[in-house]
Amino acid sequence: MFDYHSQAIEKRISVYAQVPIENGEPIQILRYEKNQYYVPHNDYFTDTYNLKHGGQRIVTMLMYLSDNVEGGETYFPAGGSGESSCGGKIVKGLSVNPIKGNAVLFWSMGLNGESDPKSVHGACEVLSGEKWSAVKWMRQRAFL
Ligand code: PD2
Ligand code: ZN
Repeated sequence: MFDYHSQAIEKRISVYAQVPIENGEPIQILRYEKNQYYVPHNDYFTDTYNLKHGGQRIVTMLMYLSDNVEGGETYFPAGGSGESSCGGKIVKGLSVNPIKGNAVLFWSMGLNGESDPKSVHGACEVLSGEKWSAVKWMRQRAFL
């Protein structure tokens, strides 16, 4: 089903992000079981190898494919001054609940073209259920 709709999804991401469709990397699917998480990181590259093909990653669209997950939030430690819940713990920053059909878009780079360390983010521990997400990265140039 995901495959059948993928053209429409890619078009929608491109329009929403205002980045040409051909700048997109292929969508990747992630699956987390109970107790799994993704340590905070930035999506932009720091190596020259990846930069040669398509340039830097400028924006990420993260789409949640599963419901009934406890924990599994996408967590932005530098996102504001409030507190939020991350895998059952209270943490500083912003977290987004993985609700099926929802998506979060964030930029890894400012309008000045410089990588933004404040885009750091991770996936909080899954406490129960199984989390599936789909991720689309958009580059500075066509990704061929
Ligand atoms: O699945 C997520 O919530 C997640 C969080 C942070 C995915 C990624 N990063 C990623 O694929 O870069
Ligand atoms: Zn990431």
